[in-house]
Amino acid sequence: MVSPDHSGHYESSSPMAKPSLRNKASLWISDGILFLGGAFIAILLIWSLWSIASPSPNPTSDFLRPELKPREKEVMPRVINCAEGEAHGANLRCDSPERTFYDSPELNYSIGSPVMDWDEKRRCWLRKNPSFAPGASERILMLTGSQPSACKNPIGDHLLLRFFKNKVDYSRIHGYDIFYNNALLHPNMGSYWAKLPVVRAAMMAHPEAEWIWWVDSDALFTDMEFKLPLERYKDHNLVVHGWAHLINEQHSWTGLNAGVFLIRNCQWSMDFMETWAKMGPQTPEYEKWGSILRSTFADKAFPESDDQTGLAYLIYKEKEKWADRIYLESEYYFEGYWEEIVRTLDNITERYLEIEKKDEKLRRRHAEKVSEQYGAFREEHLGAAGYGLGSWRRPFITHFTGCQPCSGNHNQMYSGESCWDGMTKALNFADNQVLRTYGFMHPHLLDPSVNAVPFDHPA
Ligand SMILES: [Mn+2]
Repeated sequence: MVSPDHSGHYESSSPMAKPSLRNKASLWISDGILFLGGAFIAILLIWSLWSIASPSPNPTSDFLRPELKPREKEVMPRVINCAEGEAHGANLRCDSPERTFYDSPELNYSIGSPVMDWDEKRRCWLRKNPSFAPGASERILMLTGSQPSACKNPIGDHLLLRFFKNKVDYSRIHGYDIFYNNALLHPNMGSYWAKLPVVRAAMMAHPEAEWIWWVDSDALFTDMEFKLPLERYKDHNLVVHGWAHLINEQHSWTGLNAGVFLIRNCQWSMDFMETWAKMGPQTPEYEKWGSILRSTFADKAFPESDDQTGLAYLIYKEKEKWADRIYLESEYYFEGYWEEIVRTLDNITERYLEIEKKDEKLRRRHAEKVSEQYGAFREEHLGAAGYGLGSWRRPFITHFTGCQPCSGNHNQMYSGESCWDGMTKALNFADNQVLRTYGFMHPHLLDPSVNAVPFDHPA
């Protein structure tokens, strides 16, 4: 069922709102919390009045209110008011004592046990945990993972660690939560099917998140500043890198890539995941789906039903049911093919250096926490860079499809060397964007060593 409500918005409700179903104990507890909260606010008030009254109560107060020297003031852009900020008031120590979907005996985190009324259940949870409501309509949880056992490739686990570090870096810079899973959540859904049960479980574990963003273990962020244009996806529930004509007219199984996708945490997605998973190896229909998919997508390389061709099939064959809520993103590298990307990285490095030479505020040293500000500054210079193939913009996500860092197997189209060197290059390219905030950089993209970033005097 395509639900017209994609649960994009949540009404904010007062934490004081009196719920109808409360037992005496919970009433007492929450009233107790209210009393303690009131007492705490009173103490805060007294404390703040006292600190205003005393000229210098402790040596840290000067540290909290630094005086800007004239030169530093010049570098500060005038249009930005840093006093206005996002609210970071999520209360991690409080779960509403009232019943939510978590208290239902029917609660099930597994694929194959459909959830009903998920939009209402999520909305209800947010009403009862209102500290999570601000920002809920844009909140993203990143998911990734790998197999439960050690990698066969001797450098496989090291590569996976670096790919994961890259995702942690990106998530930290943009304030996203991230979950790495390396347990097989459904015993019969292995390899490329394994992510579906993880996404399903994460949707239920994170009712505060509007979007679940799956990023394969062999994909990495090569632009640490670029942010998903969420506004563009406001009427859609699933975003994948793909091209409608390649799926619908050329019937190509590579008309999209299922290694990176953004899925809205809503009932539509619950229903879609159930339908998608019905083509998987845990069903008696698995073989049948293998032959249906192969006869529909003639270029499919292997006989087994796979998640990517399954997704292409649903877009092509069940268009009315699903396609209007699926956004095929092709404007930028939502994920991009590593072979066409890796060779452009040196040129991109040069172009970005030229921009920084021209714009002093891009060279200003800053705290990592405010990195998004510098991404916005840089964007002013990237208008002519373009996106995707042929562009000199940093590619957003580089995907090492066909390389398999963990198993060490790789498509015979490439040599192992080009796979591993390509990964090292892309990982160091990304790492340089992170490390410079810590004062260091890799001078060469194939070399693990680092240099201190030279001190750049403001002009
Ligand atoms: Mn992949």
